[in-house]
Amino acid sequence: MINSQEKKNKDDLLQNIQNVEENINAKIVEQMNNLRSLWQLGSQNNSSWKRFGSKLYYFSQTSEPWEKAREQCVAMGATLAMVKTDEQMAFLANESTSKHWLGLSDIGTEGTWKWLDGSIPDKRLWVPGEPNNEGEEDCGEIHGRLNDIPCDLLRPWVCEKSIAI
Ligand code: 2F8
Ligand code: CA
Repeated sequence: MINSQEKKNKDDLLQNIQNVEENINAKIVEQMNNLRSLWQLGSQNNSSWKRFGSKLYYFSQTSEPWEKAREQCVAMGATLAMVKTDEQMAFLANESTSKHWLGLSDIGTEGTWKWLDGSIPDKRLWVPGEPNNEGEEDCGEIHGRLNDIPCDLLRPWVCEKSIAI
């Protein structure tokens, strides 16, 4: 016969075990995804995925409007690339021989630019004088640095996915 305090202790213990199990499962899934990404990188001689730091970047060979490009990245288990540091900007500017879509827009609220994860782009990363919304420009590209252009223009794009290594 167990009293109510003992029952509570037992329930707490079971709950803790369940939490630990869930954390371990999440880590296993994360590491399997990392392995899949690294396999993808290593097994294709002509892979368009390139590693910089803890991210892999895919440079498309075709051009699409921004929304289609965003969907293409999602279909690859990735997202349109987001640039958070000078180092990432330098890497992408060097790798992208032409202008590419990034995961940046002010579609939600005109004039409020956000990366797809909701964060605000660092002002220093824009081309001087941008964003200027010339005509109507709601989507972001990399053109050396950041520039806003109309979302329906066709551009190649850059996807990114994170790897925990
Ligand atoms: O001068 C900057 C300006 O250059 C172009 O417009 C003429 C860009 N548009 C396209 O590339 C489509 C603008 O976004 C840019 O602000
Ligand atoms: Ca512009």
